[in-house]
Amino acid sequence: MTVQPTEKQIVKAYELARERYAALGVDTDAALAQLSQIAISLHCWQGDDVGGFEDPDAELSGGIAVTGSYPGKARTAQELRQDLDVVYSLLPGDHRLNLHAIYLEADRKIARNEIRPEHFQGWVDWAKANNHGIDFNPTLFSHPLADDGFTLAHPDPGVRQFWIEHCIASREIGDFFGRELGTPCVTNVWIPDGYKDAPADRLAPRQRLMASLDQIFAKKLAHNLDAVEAKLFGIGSESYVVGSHEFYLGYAVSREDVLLCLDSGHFHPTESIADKISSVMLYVDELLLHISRGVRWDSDHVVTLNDDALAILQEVVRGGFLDRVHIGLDFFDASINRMAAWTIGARNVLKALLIALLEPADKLRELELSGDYTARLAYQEALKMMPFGAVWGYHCVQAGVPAGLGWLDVIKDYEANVLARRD
Ligand code: RNT
Ligand code: ZN
Repeated sequence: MTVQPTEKQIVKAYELARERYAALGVDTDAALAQLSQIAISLHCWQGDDVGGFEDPDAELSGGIAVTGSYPGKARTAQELRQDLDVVYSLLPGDHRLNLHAIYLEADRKIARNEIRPEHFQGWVDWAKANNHGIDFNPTLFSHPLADDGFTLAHPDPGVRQFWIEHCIASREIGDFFGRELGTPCVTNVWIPDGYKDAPADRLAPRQRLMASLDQIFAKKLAHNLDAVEAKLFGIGSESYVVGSHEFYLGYAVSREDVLLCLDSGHFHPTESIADKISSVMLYVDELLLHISRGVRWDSDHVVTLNDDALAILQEVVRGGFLDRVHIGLDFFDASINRMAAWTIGARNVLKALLIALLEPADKLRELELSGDYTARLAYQEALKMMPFGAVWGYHCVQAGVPAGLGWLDVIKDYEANVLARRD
């Protein structure tokens, strides 16, 4: 068992912290009230290494990879939901679930272009009972018709058509989630299309992708929001990716009602999406974030509370974008307990949001505008020593979830009693 602070200690620490922040002009109670309203979307695929339930022998493809063989991964939708229930119980607030199409439930194998809302009824019932919104993704990988590395930009019109139908079916399922749950579903299209080596023609695949997307998004749906996700490279598409940042930025800006998705692992390793947010928000109505942590490449490590994560959430808060930005997670680590991976990553995103909400934003702007960059830097560094941990602890206690490492005891317990029996 881990050593826990008592509730009395947490409340006392919070009272002191509240005074310290008040002296800076920051209202901690208001920050916590705001934080309580933010739902982040947990990605279902951390729970089973992006396997899904379409086919028990499916192999992950599309230039993404999961490493590790930690025991106890979820083998059925029921197991995945049971694991998720535990994870949600360790997070302050009500949060969403981000599903992929391969997480359908059916008693026979359903072709990707024939998936229907009924195959996701189990998820909807569960989401209703537990107050989760759902987001969705068509799955354009781990499939024979994606094996040559092309889907919506495929030169063969028949293959393209298959994937267009899959995406249209997925949007209808997104609309079903949105309608049933009373909160719009963000359906995000990511495709792996690209070339390992230098292409002879960079233009034609992009023209094909553009035409496919226009067909997919032709019908307006009241409860579904569409998003498109760019990337720089994947395994096997090192030299050229059809859906690059410029491609999708242009697409989202030029089409009505298409959200842009920025994944923090999808750029050059030293390039941060934090700096992109204030630019793209001038041109697109809404943004989807896939918060991930790349280590040397798009490795999809668990999000830690590092400068990158902080900078991203600071930009969302500073810009006043909380109601136009959908915050999702996207990492998959099979080398540690998968539920701990979710919990650590999700709690870190919430902590980063809290730190951002506790900023004396007006003060920092005032220093900047007056040209006092010395004081700006001094303040920024001083803020790193502020007692935000005490505010977080109080927030957790208020929400009835473990403040410190108590969540780890819950997961270790579950591992011993449930996960250990799975293999
Ligand atoms: C892949 C993209 C994409 C996937 C999920 C599983 O590089 O980040 O979002 O991680 O669709
Ligand atoms: Zn992503």
